[in-house]
Amino acid sequence: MLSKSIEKALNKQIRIEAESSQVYLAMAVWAEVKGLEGISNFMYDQSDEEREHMLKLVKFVNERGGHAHISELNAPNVSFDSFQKMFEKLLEHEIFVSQSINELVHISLQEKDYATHNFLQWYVAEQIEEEATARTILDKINMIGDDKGGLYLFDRDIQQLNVISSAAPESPVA
Ligand code: OFO
Repeated sequence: MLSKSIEKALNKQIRIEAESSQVYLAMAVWAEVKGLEGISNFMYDQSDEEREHMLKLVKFVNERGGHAHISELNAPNVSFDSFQKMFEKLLEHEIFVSQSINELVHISLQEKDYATHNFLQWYVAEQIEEEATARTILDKINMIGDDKGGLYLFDRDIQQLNVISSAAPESPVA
């Protein structure tokens, strides 16, 4: 059974994951309109993943006797000055999510809720991976700068990254 404070903290995270999904959906749409299909597909996939993260939390809260809260969401940014700026936002956002997960882990330990603590380990690992991917992409984009040809090649490159990440083994937490 979840304590009220853990339930509240998990519900806050549900909202953050739902907002993350919207953040990446908006990036996907922007990239698609700009004609960069690879980047757009990458963002659509990211958006789907975030929705999965949200759903895992929803199920966990309900299974543990809580009530998952489906709330209103903040509107995401829908346009960006450049692809570089967009990927900077992506990394910033993932760092913010990691901090939020860390805070949740901290609360679960304080409350001696080891089931929640155990459940959150998947998110800890996922955030390490997502931050690393965002950093790798940003390093590449920073090298390319404003070079259109470079961006065109990168758009093809990122599709490979998609294939690799979607081939990664699924988590044991369903
Ligand atoms: Fe990338 O945020 Fe979910 O966990």
